[in-house]
Amino acid sequence: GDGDPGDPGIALKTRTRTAKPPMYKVLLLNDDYTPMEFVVHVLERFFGLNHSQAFEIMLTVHKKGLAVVGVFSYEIAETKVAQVMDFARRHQHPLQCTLEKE
Ligand code: TYC
Repeated sequence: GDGDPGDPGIALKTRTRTAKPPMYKVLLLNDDYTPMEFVVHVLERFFGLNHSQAFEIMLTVHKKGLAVVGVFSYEIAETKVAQVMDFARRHQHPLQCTLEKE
């Protein structure tokens, strides 16, 4: 600044942060009827996971009741949920997928 004898004389400014967009977790829910292989296929197809990653997440959902499949912007998360729900419905499986603000 200017005038204060203790002032180092360098203009310092704290960063004014641009708001970071909220992120959304996509959750997959367990049920008693959807085949395990179908869930693995969904995870590979819509979330770009390899077979072993997909199998691991499927087993977590099966054992714990739900798992986070990924974290995305609202638009991407909403699209993933819609794709999974539509694919499950077309195959007549009760698989549920939802999103939750982080
Ligand atoms: N619980 C199902 C079964 O025993 C498998 C399953 C896993 C279903 C994950 C849904 O999100 C799910 N066939």
